[in-house]
Amino acid sequence: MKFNAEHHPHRRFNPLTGDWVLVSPHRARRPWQGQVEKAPTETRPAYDPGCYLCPGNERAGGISNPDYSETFVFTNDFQALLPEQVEAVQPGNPLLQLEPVHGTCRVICFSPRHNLTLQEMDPPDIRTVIDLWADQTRELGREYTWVQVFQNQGAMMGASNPHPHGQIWAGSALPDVPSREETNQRAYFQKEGTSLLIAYADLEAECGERVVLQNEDWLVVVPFWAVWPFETLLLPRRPIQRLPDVRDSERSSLAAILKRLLIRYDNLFETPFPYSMGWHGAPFLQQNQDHWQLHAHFFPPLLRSASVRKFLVGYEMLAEAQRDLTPEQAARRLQDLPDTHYRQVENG
Ligand code: H2U
Ligand code: ZN
Repeated sequence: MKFNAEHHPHRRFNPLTGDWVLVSPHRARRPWQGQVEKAPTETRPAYDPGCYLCPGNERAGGISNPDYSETFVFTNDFQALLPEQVEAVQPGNPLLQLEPVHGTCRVICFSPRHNLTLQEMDPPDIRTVIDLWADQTRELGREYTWVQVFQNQGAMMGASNPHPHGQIWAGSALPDVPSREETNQRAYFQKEGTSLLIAYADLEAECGERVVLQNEDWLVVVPFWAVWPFETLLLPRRPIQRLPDVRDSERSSLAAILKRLLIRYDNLFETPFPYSMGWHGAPFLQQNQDHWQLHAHFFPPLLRSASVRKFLVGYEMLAEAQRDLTPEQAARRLQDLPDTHYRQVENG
């Protein structure tokens, strides 16, 4: 029998992380009697007196937010990393390794408006968030090796509050995922003389099959090796190492493509689409970082509707990641969606 990627189980390789993913396209038809998520339906006020992120309100730690009018950054009241540096622990048994790590965690409010999502904000206001991501990265990169800008959107992805916000964790150690991306991008650059993600963006732009959106500066694809059903990768079209290096006009075109992507996500199941997203720019290491290409990952859990999500459990925990529909099928679904938000259509 001749191999057909839309029918036959196969494995795909992620050259960024070195992981494999099992693709089982024939499984998408199986019946589902497991967990069904409730779609969030509530309408929210522009200001919520009980929200710890709204302007003027008191947070859990007792500090009050200023009456901010654009974006607002504060140090997380429950930091996972702390700035204090402690003496390195002497290595004991190699089976029991540990190392101290110091850092800081910040929360960034995207807007004073409690009831907006990023995609509902006007492009200039999204651009303000991009500027903040870049400024924070530059500032924290002076002190820390890795600056992770990310956002958990929706309760399904663990967001603790519907107010539009994201987080930044910066630390002295290079964490696992970026560490593998560092190794693999460096090795590819040394071998091929060109950046892995520049070569990949060129290849995807030419083929088009997995391209969801593109403009003059940016490309959004469902990567060939996607794990989450509608996972996407956002890539610049020219070499850019880090968010602070994104030029003025590129920041505006980034705001535009971000808005379009997130609107399409919402339109897919006509629901506020949950996801975790984050930026990977070059680590702040001494070595040359020419091999590193800035990119953003979007990991949304929904699989078949607003209420049926993909679980990464048994086989994924014990063997390797697995997906049901092919990345090409996912890309086609996202390609076919309108750029106008379903709620805007509903409201005329
Ligand atoms: P998530 O919604 O992605 O969990 O981010 C919210 C963060 O806000 C979370 O890390 C912090 C939590 O620690 N937080 C404060 O710093 N102050 C508060 O008053 C409540 C929540
Ligand atoms: Zn709020």
